Amino acid sequence: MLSKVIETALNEQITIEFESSQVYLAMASWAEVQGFEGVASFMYAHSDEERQHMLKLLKYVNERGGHAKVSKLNAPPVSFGSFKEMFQNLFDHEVMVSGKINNLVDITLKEKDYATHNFLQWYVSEQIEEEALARNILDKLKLIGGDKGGLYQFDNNIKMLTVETTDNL
Ligand code: OFO
Repeated sequence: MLSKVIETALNEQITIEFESSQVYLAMASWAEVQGFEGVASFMYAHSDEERQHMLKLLKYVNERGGHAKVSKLNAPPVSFGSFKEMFQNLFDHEVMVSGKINNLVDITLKEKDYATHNFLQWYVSEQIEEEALARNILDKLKLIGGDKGGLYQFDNNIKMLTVETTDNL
C-alpha cells in the first residue's frame, strides 16, 4: 500500500511525463511542417515513449492500492526557433525531469518505501540514456551550424536512429 505522500508524489510525476509527451508532440508537429521528416518521426516516437513512461507510473500507482489521477496539462510551445534551440530545449527538459526523479527517489527513502524505490530505478537509468542521447544530438547540431546540406543529412541520420531506438523498445 502506498502512503499518501508517495501517492501524491507519483501522481505529480505522472503529469510531468504526460507533459513531456505533449512537448515532444509539439516539437514533432513543428519539425514536420518545416519539412524535416526524420526529426519529426524521432519526436513522434519520443512522444510515444513519454506516454509509456506515464502509463507505467499510472499502472504502478493503481496496482499498489493508490489512485492514479489524469490531470489537466500545460500547453507546450507552438514553435521552437531552430533545431539547435529545439534540441537544447529537449536536453534542458530532460535535465529537469531527472531532477524530479531524483527528488522522488529521495522521498521514497524518507518514507522507507523500498518497493517504490526499486520501481523508480528504471526511471533513473532511463534518464541517464535520455540525457546522453540529447547531448549527443546537440553536439552534432553544433558541428553542423547553419549548413543546409548538413541539416539535410542530419534529418536522414536521425530517421535511422529512430528506427533503431524503436526497435530496442
Ligand atoms: Fe520520461 O523520460 Fe524523458 O522526460
